[in-house]
Amino acid sequence: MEINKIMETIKSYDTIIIHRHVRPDPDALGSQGGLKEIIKQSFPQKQVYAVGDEEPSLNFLIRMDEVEDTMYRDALVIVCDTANAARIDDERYQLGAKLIKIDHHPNVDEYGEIRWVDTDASSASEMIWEFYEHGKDAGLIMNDRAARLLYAGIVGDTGRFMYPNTTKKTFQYAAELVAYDFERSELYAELYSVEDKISRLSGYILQQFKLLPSGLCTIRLTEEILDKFAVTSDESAQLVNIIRDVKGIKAWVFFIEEKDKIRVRLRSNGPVINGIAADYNGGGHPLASGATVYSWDEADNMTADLENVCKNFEK
Ligand SMILES: [Mn+2]
Repeated sequence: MEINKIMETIKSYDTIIIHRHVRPDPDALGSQGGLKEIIKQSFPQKQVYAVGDEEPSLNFLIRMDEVEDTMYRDALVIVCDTANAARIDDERYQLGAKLIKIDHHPNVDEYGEIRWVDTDASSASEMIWEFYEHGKDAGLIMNDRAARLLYAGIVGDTGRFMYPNTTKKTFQYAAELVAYDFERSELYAELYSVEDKISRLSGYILQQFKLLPSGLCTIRLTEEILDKFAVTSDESAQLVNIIRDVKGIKAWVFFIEEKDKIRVRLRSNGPVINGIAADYNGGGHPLASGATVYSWDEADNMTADLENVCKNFEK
């Protein structure tokens, strides 16, 4: 089993460097930081690092470590929550002695010598809890900081236990996690408080979205609009779910204009949309994907393709 191999491999390395995907979300940081804490707690003599660009809005979860290139020699590199190698934050993941992938996205890019991919897991953080449970008799130790990080990751990727990726297992693990000592209400406040400019942009989105007869909903955020609200493309990502509950909506797409491209965020309440994301320079989960187009004409083509998927979708 991969999970045993990962345990054995971790034991055999003195230096372990943990990566995750670019533009990290709570699950990327939660799984990365949770795993780091567990390894540090369980094997105090090992050097364990979490690397990647800081995400200022999530600094309350974890801060990143500085690692010299030379430290990768003889190091084990573990990448969490990242489907394809191109999305790994910090290309130096290639410099390590061995590479492990731990992820819950479809295994489209089989990077790494050891791969543990569980698409039934709600989140990579859920998998890290499972890793701990599996290894606790063999010496793995959980602590409050790890529990807080893993809980944040699970909450993030399940939309507070609401999305269909939430399973009985997810609730069981969450129940175990809340037994540790961390302030849950504080964590929720940090995760979900919004700046006033974001609230104002959400007002714009709720006024402007188009619900097409197919059940596809489209939103266009031009650079002009983003400038008007003083919101960046990245920041606008936190609003992607605000139209989820519109009656009759099957899937929805945000086209977000950036300098040299249009970023596409796709979500669905049923129709499988990651195939279309793959047709447009992207990919992801069946019901949550991202893509990139390079003109509004291309955006229109993608809209037409998505409409077809929605029209053909039967409950
Ligand atoms: Mn995830």
